[in-house]
Amino acid sequence: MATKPKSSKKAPAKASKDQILKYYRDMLLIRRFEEKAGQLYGMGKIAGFCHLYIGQEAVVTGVQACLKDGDQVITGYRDHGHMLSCGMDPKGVMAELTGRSGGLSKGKGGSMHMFSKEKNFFGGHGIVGAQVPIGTGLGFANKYRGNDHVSVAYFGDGASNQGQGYESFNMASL
Ligand SMILES: Cc1ncc(C[n+]2csc(CCOP(=O)(O)OP(=O)(O)O)c2C)c(N)n1
Repeated sequence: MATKPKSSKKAPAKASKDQILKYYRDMLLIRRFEEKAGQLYGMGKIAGFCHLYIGQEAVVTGVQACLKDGDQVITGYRDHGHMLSCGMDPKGVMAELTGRSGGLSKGKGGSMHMFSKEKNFFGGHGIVGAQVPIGTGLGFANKYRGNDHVSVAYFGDGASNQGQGYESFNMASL
């Protein structure tokens, strides 16, 4: 007689009230920041591209909550929310969007090109899918160094047919 499968129901994740409030504030910061960026873009104060992260706040906040100091993050061009979530200075991000020398890339990178060595944020990439092999390289560096860090590479469904993504998955599985 077949044995009854064990329940796959997992215990609910535990988070304190303070942690949950922090996640809410983190999400709200992204939402309000992006609303303002969208407004400034409409007013012609932001040059070039400006891809907003509105509606995806919970994705980055939830993943970030699982990371530890020293883990790396990399994403595509829809990156403002990721930078805020990594703890990069919102004023530095906004200054970059508006092309100021006080911006995180001295006003020369714009919306899609900001990085932070300190926060282990590796960009900010305008080429769809390009972040996947770089993220794989970051993961390989962790393995090579024997640390227990993880590298998180975000990509959208539009990037999922890029050959370099499949090359990366192959190499990672090897
Ligand atoms: C290699 C490459 N091809 C095409 C483009 C033009 N392009 C910019 S955004 C985009 C759609 C990407 O969709 P997805 O990865 O799902 O991200 P989303 O905008 O939905 O967050 C494309 C094709 C590009 N930037 N890079």
